[in-house]
Amino acid sequence: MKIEENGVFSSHYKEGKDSDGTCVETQRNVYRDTNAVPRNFDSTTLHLGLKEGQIASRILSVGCPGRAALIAKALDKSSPIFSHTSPRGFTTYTGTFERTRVSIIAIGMGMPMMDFLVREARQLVSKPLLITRFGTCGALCPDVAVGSVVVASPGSVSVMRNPDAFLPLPTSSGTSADEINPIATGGAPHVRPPYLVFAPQLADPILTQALLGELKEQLGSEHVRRGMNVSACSFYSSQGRRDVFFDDRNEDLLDMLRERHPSLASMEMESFQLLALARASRGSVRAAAASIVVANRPTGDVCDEARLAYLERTGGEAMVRALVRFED
Ligand code: R1P
Repeated sequence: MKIEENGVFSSHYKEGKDSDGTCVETQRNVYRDTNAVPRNFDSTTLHLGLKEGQIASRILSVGCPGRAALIAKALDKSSPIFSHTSPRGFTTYTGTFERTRVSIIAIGMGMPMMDFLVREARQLVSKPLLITRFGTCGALCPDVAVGSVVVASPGSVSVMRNPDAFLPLPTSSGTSADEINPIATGGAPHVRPPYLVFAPQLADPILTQALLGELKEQLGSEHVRRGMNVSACSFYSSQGRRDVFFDDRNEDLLDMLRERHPSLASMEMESFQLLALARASRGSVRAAAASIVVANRPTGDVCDEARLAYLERTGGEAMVRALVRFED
């Protein structure tokens, strides 16, 4: 087993393997306590790949690494910029903006990735955290223009595919879904909607106001609006996209969501998780979110590349400015 000179394994997956390819010993060390947040041998967290000092208490999260790199160009040139991509695909830039420390982190896609970010950041920073998200989204009503930005005010609901609804209905003789999973179905097979909608998680109202102010200042108030967001558990079925290869039962999904939440403006995949974790953080995380509208689902309009790049750069800088100027 390869050990670096200072006794630290350079990588728990690759160099940490024995000649026969096993990594039993390294895994045992990473998971010293299987019920806690795991750390690598160099004290970095298992997924973000960061240790204390490499991440700021003010964090802007985005989806793709290209957006993070574009926004990171706005960081002060006079201070060092730390950058790192973890083996799990989290890309971090930590530097200063207007002389205040800030991190811009690309997390990839979906709610579990947001969970990794918030929980590992919380482990690494002793101060209260401010975390915002600047993503892309689809608009759910015709009057939300592509190339505009929706700030998730008041917050976000969530829609999740319900796998139990796709199990066979109970029969008088055969195995039923309720026999398989009586807790999940609550013993009521007829009440198994294919999609579950979760109640709104509210954004921090003051941080949200700060985002609105900076985005309107930089982009023009006619290009920035408020609206309820919905985070879906997938890009396809739970966002109402049709796919002949799968039984999805989602033909009425977007209409159902709009009926339940008439102020719904945007649909993406991460904001709900951020807001829900902030709410669960016992006051130690404040969060808010905004998204660039890249497509309008009812009209079929799509944002052009140049406008998207402009919004990522200029809107992203406005998001960073709101973070560093925020007085917590
Ligand atoms: C889907 O294409 C991805 O784009 C949106 C969705 O939330 C999902 O992550 O956001 P990002 O552009 O920030 O990744």
